[in-house]
This record gives sequence, C-alpha cells and structure tokens, in this order.
Amino acid sequence: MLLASLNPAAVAAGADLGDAVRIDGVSLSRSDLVGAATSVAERVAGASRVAILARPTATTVLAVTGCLIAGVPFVPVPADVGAAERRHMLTDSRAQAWLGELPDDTDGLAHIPVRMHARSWHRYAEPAPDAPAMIIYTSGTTGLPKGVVVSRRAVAADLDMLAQAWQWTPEDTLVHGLPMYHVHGLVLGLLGSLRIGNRFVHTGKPTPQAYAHAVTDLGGTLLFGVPTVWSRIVEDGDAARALAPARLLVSGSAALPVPVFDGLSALSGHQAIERYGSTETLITLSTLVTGERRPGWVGVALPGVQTRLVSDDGAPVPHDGESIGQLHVQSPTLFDGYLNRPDATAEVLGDDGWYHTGDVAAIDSDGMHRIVGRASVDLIKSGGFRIGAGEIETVLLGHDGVREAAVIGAPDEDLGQRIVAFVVGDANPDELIEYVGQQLSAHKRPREVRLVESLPRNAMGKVLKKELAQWL
Ligand code: MLC
Ligand code: AMP
Repeated sequence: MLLASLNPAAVAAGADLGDAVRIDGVSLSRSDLVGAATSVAERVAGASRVAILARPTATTVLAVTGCLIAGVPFVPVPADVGAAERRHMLTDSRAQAWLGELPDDTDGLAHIPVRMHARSWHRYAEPAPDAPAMIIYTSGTTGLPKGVVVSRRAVAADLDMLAQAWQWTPEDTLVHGLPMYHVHGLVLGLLGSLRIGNRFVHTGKPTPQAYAHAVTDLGGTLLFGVPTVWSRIVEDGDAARALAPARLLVSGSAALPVPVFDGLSALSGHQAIERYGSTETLITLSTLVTGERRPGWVGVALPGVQTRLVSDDGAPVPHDGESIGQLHVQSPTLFDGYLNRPDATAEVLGDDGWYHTGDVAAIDSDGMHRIVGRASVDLIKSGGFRIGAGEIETVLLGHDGVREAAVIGAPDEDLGQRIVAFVVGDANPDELIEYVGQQLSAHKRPREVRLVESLPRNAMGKVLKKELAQWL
C-alpha cells in the first residue's frame, strides 16, 4: 500500500493517537485523514485526471490523499501560478476538474470540493503499482514546462530507500515549510510521512523562526530545507542553535554551499545530510546517517540506484573523484516519460534505460558524488526552484515593449542563482517583472531587468550568455 500508515486496520488498531498532519493551523489525526480523504476519493473516483491548486493547506493534503486512495492521477499546480502557465498545465494534462481550492480563474473547469468534515470508511482496492500517481510540471531549457509522469511504484521505492538512508521512522516529526507542488515538499515531505507513519508539520513559510519553533515547541526531529532555507537559518544564528535537539537536518534541491554546511554544524551541532535528485528521477543520491557527510558532496547511490559519468563524446569517465562528466542515472524511481512528449523523453532517457540528468559531476572511488553544475546555462536554480530561461524569454518577447530578450541565472549568495533579464526595447523594467509574474509562477519573475542597446551574439546569431554574465 503506497500510503501504508493510512491502512484502515492500522488506524482502527490505535495508530491514531495525536495529530498526523499539522498544516495551516489545522490538525488532522490519522483517522481524520483516512475518513476525510476517502470521502474525497468517493467524489473524485472515475475521473481520469484532476488539478489541485497546491497551497499548503489541509484541503491540499486531503485532495492529494484522496486521489492516491482512488487511483486518480493529479496535477499539483503552483499556488502562485500565472495565467499562461496554468492554461498550459490544464490543456496539456487534460485535467477534468479542480479538486479542492479554486484559483482566481478556473479556465472553465468543473469544481470538485473537498469537505473537511465529511467522512467515508469505504475501502478502495490498492491501485496497480505501475499506475501514474501524479504529473508534476517542470521547466526545461526551452519551451513550456513538461509534465513528468511519476508512478506509484517510483514514489514507494524512493521513500523506502530514503527511510533506510535516514533511519526515518514513525517516531519522527517531519518539519518543512516548502511548496506542496514539487517533489521535495509534496513527495518527500507529505507522502513520505503518510508512508512511514510519522507526524508531519508544515510551517507555512520556511522561515528561520518557524523552523526553530517547530523543534523547540512541536518536537520536530527531521527537518527538510533547500539551501536558501539553511543559509537564512545560519544567518539568524539563534534559529540555528535552536535546532540542536532535532535528529537530522536534510538539504536538497540545489547545492548546499560549504560555508552553510559548516555554519549549521558550528551553531546547531548537526552535520546536514545532503541528497540529490530531480523531478524525473526522484531522490537517487544521499549521504547516510551511518556514513560520511562530506561538505560539498551529495552522497552515494541509494540501494537499487546506479550512476555513471560520460564524456561529451560518450566515453566512460573514471570515478577518481576529480574527472568530471555528464551524470547518468538508472533507478527504480525513474519517471514514465514526459506527458505527450515522446521526443523530449527520448532526448533524456536512453534506450538502455539510463536517464541523462543534465548535471555535470565527479564520483570518487568510494562512490561519493560531487555535483559540479548544470551542462546548460539555460536551466536556472533559484531558491531551489527549477526555471527555464527560454520560458521567461518567450513571455518577455510577448510584451509590446520588448524586441529582444535573454535571461540568465546570476550567482546569488541567498538564492544560489537569481534571475536576470537583459532586454532590448522600450518597456519599463518593473512593469516587465510584473508581467512575467502574471503569466508564469511568481518565483519565475526576474529579480532584475536590464535594458540594453543590443545583446552579444556569435556569428550564428546565438546570444552569448557567458558574456552577459560578465556584464553583471
Ligand atoms: C521575489 N519577490 C519579488 C520578486 N521575487 N518581488 C518582486 N520582484 C521579484 N522579482 C518577493 C517574494 O514574492 C517575496 O514576497 C519576497 O520578495 C522575498 O522573496 P524571496 O527572497 O524569494 O524569498 P521567499 O519568497 O521567502 O522565497 C525563498 C524560498 C523559496 C527559499 C522560501 O525560494 C522556496 O520556497 N524555495 C523552495 C523551492 C522548492 O521546494 N524546490 C523543490 C523542487 S523539487 P512575499 O510577500 O511573499 O514575502 C526538487 C527535487 C529535489 O528540486 O531534489 O528536491
Ligand atoms: P528539479 O527537477 O526541480 O527537482 O531539479 C533537479 C535539479 O536540481 C537537478 O538536476 C540538479 O541540477 C539540482 N539539484 C537537486 N539537488 C541537488 C543537490 N543536492 N546539489 C546540487 N544540485 C541539486
């Protein structure tokens, strides 16, 4: 059973003491969850696909859980999604209805409400492991976001591997304040807790104070964050010291800078666990509770995962800790392909079943991995969000005042990278930032728009982004 802790027999046998989920000021016991989510399942069963506006609320928790009980694949939609991105997700996924909360504009879709106090004790047969659990939209270097089809089998396999690596048990209280529409917050945070059977606390926002409070007053033991979250906690100092009683701090979604690892260690006494993965592969590498936690390195292959390094011309690269190559991964947690995009799937998933991550890495003789960076400058990681430069450029070019646009990820101490757009035209920079926010998710807004006379291009007319980075 994918959500093993929601097994009705276990709930009836008393696994129901205390709250299982605490989110947005609402606490749900395990029997609240089973009863209310099964009632959602009754309403949604038979739908082929639904969209969930995934704000961090109890409604989202019940909507997601209800879909997994009924075996209805869902599309988690970013809470701050813009018009163009939302329309694309709904059209591409052919979602039939909004389940739970509604966005300002429903795009004409039907609505299935989530009733917090409704209960059903109907027992659904467990859907087939190969059935899709969800479709998560994620950015590529160009074009519109692609729908990553994630199977129930992949989710279950990943959570079990992580439970082993992190000695994650029902005794833990898992805490995070991350978005509920990505792998990190949704799959690991919520679904992990519902599979393992631990208490889950969502802090609303991932602020240093909220994390400190969750440990000091709510008994948080297992804390998840992106590097920006850990860096802000270290900056705060007091918040970092307050994390000392926790069991494990886990960082992922982007590279954890060594000074942040060291700062956390000095202030909280914890050497953070680092783990690596993607929407397409789920989490495949991690340092282990029982193993070395080496700053700047993301760990070893989890059980069942294999990795290899390949040079640009396809030759194997030695695992000597220094030579770098393209990282390929094979794992029981791989996605089933991009929805409606066999072409894009074939570009990253070889016939031999290996996924080409697009990351450049080194592996040492003990199997420890270091992520050196992305192969493409057009995939940006800002605050742990994956953002395609091309997607933002396309939106900017749709504005009347823009003749040419080029977007880059500039190094940023807080966010890892920040989005900077270079624009040729006569638009107002603030207006352009706002315009992108209306069309795409708010986190895809450029932090800065620079108006320039012209863009540096090579003889083929391609924008020289490395040169743009130097202009900063
Ligand atoms: C941001 N703001 C802007 C702006 N950009 N305002 C105007 N113009 C812009 N261009 C606003 C924000 O809305 C916010 O306002 C305020 O400025 C501060 O923004 P911020 O510095 O970005 O902070 P914050 O909003 O707090 O975001 C930081 C963060 C966030 C770390 C909380 O980036 C985050 O939640 N990241 C997590 C991403 C994640 O979960 N990725 C996982 C992908 S799965 P206001 O009013 O809101 O305060 C994956 C797999 C794996 O990668 O390996 O895990
Ligand atoms: P996403 O699909 O949003 O999960 O983004 C996946 C990408 O995030 C990976 O391909 C990496 O580039 C990056 N990433 C995730 N975890 C780490 C990490 N621990 N260190 C460095 N990069 C990471």
